[in-house]
Amino acid sequence: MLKSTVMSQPPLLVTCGLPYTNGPCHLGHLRTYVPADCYVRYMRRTGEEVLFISGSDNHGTPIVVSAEERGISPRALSEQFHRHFDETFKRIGVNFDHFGMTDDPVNHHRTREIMSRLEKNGYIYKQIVHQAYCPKCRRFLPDRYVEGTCPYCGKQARGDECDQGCGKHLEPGEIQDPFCKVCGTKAEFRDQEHFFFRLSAFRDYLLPFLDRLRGTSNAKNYAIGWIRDELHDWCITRTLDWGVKFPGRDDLVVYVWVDAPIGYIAFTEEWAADINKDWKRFWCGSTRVTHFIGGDIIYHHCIFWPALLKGAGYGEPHAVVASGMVKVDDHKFSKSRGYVVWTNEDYLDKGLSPDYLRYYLLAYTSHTKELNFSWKVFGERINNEVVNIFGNFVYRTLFFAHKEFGGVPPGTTDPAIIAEIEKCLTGVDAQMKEYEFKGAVDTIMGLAAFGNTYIQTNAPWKLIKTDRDAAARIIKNCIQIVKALALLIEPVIPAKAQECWAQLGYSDGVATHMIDEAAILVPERQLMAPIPLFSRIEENQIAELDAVLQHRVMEANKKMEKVPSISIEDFSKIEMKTGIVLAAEGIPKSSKLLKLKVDTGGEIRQIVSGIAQFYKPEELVGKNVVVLTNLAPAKIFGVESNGMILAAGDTASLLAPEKPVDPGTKIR
Ligand code: B3M
Ligand code: ZN
Repeated sequence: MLKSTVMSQPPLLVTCGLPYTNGPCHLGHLRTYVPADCYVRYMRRTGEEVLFISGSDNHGTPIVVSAEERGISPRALSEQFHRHFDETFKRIGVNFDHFGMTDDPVNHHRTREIMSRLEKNGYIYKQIVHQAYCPKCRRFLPDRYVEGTCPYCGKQARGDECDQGCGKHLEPGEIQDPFCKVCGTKAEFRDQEHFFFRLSAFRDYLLPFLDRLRGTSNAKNYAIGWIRDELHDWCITRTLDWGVKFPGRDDLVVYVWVDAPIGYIAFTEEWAADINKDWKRFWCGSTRVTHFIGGDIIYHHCIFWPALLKGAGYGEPHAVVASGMVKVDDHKFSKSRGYVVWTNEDYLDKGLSPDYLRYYLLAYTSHTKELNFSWKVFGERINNEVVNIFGNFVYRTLFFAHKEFGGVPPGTTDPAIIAEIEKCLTGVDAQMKEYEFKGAVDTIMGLAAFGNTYIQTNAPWKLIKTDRDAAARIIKNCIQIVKALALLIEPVIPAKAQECWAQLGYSDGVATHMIDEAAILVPERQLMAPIPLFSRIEENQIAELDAVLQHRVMEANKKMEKVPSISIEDFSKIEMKTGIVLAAEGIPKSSKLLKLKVDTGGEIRQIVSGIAQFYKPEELVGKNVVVLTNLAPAKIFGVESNGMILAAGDTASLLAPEKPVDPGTKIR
């Protein structure tokens, strides 16, 4: 019955936002990919045809900047991180059918094809923009090559995004007081011809589209709000070598946010070409494309991208599923501040089960809500839920069955137990299809908790002493629940579900079975003695994991306190000379200041110095000192001061030349 309703629909295509290839995989990424993978696994096991596609996002200025910093090509950098993401996703059990690269030829081709169609359909026009230009580096400064002030909120911003303030997308030329990110030079604005996408023409399409759009309500609601506000055309070309060349223009590439989502199509094509299938089924006409994305790129996926597809004559997205923010220890996720959890280094490489992190990410909170990661809560949730409830029930059941009956006893399952399982299946199904992954996991855990209560109250270990058949019936029911749990939990913790399945005596893959087989009887058979599926995460292990995080935050703090480095040219602006103190006296009403007369070679300067607490005037006379001589003159306590005496630390220990030199000798 399930299958026939499914057959009439177009196939489901699920995509995940493409990670940029300029840094490693972290918890923020996983918050999108793990739920997407869970959803795909689940939908497949209801009989749906599902294609699961993602890839790496190789273009854009941040990647050019990172590659330059490392002295390698953007392509080499991209390949390196592409491999990293591909491997990491496999390690965590996120299994894409294809994981492509936006810089590969198919995407270049598809992007140009779509650009040409948009041009033909009248959605692209030329316009002169005032682009930031660095006179020193002699290049235009697209996006993150330039920083300055946000024209909307006045905060420091990047060229294409007000990342510290209001979060608005900035068009080229909008940023104020721009300076070059590479060399710090004040940028100029120069006129340059660019291409624009007529996004504003899609308002009448987008409003009803958003009404139809499925997915999470955050995506839809934000997008509707933004469209009501206003819809700007987008400049879709950049002066950069790295990227997809705009058709007919060798000097321009398309903006990364054009070719990145087009990657979803290109990767589908690559997948299809490998196995001789038709990619158009997924993208043209009536389609069911579901995008899993981070909550920060809703605008791109709910407004810009559907308009692009529509303008070029492709089918429209079916659903956008946007994940909530990730915090670490109650702090905004931040690599530079150390509030980050790296998937490999901090987690998988420590030998922790990928399934524990999957469970935590799915069960912590609703998909659209904020996830506040901490190792302590991670440990608690795994121990209290996965180990104590799920693992415990499975182990007790299989242990007793093996010990008393050598395996699964004969007989059937009680209708009341089947009803409980069916109720769970219905609940999970509704929640999975609403992208309520936490609700679905909670429902599955509810069945495990039910099992625990059932076995506890019926106490087959007591019953068996008086009524062996009754004990067999109880344990048969428990085994049926274990089977249901293994089938249901597979999308959440696939590796552990497989172990559980094998312990039930099945030799095939749990993922090859439909979810609704949960109510089909487990036949009488012999079983091996069970092994506990899970082990507790010990407190000292949590403490060690947490220490890594705390250490990283501390190191980041230290780094932040560091003053920025300066060039030798900057240093050459400073003039320091040796001097000799000729006279010193206190300043009325000041306990801290002294007025000094210092010979700095051919001139005698008056200098006010805050060293009265550490030196008596008389002991200063005749001392050798070092003077900052080109400090702009100032009046301190009404006394003219011409320079600064250098002193070290909290006790103002005066600096002096180690070997005798004449007053006025330059410090170099
Ligand atoms: N590469 C990463 C981000 O902004 C970006 C996603 C592209 S999805 C087409 O989250
Ligand atoms: Zn510059």
